[in-house]
Amino acid sequence: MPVRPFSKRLLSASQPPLQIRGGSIIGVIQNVNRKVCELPKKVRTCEISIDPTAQKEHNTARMKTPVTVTVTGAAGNIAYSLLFRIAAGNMLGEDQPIVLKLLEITPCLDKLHGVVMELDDCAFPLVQEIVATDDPAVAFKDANWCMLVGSVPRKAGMERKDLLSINGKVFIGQGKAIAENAAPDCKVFVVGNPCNTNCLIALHNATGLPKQNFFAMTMLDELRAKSQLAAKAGVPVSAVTNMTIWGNHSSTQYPDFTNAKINGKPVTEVISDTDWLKGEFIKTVQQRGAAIIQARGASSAASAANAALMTVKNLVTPTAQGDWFSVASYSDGTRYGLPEGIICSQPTRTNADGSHTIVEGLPIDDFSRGKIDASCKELLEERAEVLG
Ligand code: NAX
Repeated sequence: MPVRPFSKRLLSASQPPLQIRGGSIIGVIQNVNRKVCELPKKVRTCEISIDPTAQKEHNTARMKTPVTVTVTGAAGNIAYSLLFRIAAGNMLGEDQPIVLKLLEITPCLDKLHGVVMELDDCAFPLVQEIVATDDPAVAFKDANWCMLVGSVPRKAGMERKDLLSINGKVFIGQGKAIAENAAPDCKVFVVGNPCNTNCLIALHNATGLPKQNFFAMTMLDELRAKSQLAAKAGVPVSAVTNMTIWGNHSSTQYPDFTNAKINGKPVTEVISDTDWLKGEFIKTVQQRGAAIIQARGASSAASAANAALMTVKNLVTPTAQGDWFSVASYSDGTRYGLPEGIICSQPTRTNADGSHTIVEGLPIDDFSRGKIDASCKELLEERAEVLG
């Protein structure tokens, strides 16, 4: 049955999935609301009926207002894993319609077009519209979630401050475009490195948006830490909870084993090898990105996409009783001795009303204090380089 390419302008949540029966052809065309179908000439009669199950699912999706998710660096490696899972409903829920807006630099638009073709070919029921563009004003228009994945990678011979300066300009422009075009209550989530400081730059330029709506990714580090602890203790990774990454997403980050738990018990009660916890464990987590590049010949992409997805999922879902997750957010200088005005990874909970709270009152011993301070010092240095 020939199906001609559909126009995204025709996408509508008002039409339920249909079953088409006619002549010698009986078939179910899934997601017919997303396609314009031409029936073969030999079909003389065409009975259109509504599949009750599909109708029910469709009605649930239809009740929700579509959420606009903007992803930058959309033709890059992380996005190639991320976009398909967002579109499948793995991030915001399987009943949440989505408008996808994809931003790339002009030379990568052809590649992005290929990604959009593949998204089309998945015929994701939740995807209401896909916009691919090199114009930040178009990409961030009405965005509810701004996922800033794209950034210029560090090249051989490039100093850290050169990288900060190049990406600084990108995040100045994107911060301004978000403030001017996105939804006033949009959330901004930065993955592109150096993600904490890129996030700070975006925040400073997104005039009018609340500081608490800005986040940078340290979930990949949290998941790496949980995985290492689980392997050492010989337990499933789901047994590891309360894992905090403190500070910067860099080799100074501190995976806090002192407050983490395994099957509800302090990690230090389950893993007695303190030397390993203070040494190899921390180093493995801090250096994991480099180890993956060495082994794979390319930076982590699928696991980074998974962590990005998990972060947003954690930020929109009430956190399990007694647990928390790691994300870098604006420090107001009132907790744990963290300096004011940096984007610092901290233990975070999402409340039932969707707001976020930094977990208070965790004990910080001298060992942890030194590690946290070292990472914050690096964040202050980065801030000085970009904001003066
Ligand atoms: P790729 O180089 O594969 O893709 C980046 C994409 O961003 C490219 O397609 C590029 O054209 C695009 N881009 C560059 N400037 C842009 C701009 N101004 N507007 C829109 N798009 C732009 O990198 P990928 O592997 O996808 O990684 C993306 C970023 O994630 C990198 O900065 C990387 O360092 C960072 N990571 C952050 C992690 C974290 O935990 N926070 C972990 C994974 C990853 O290393």
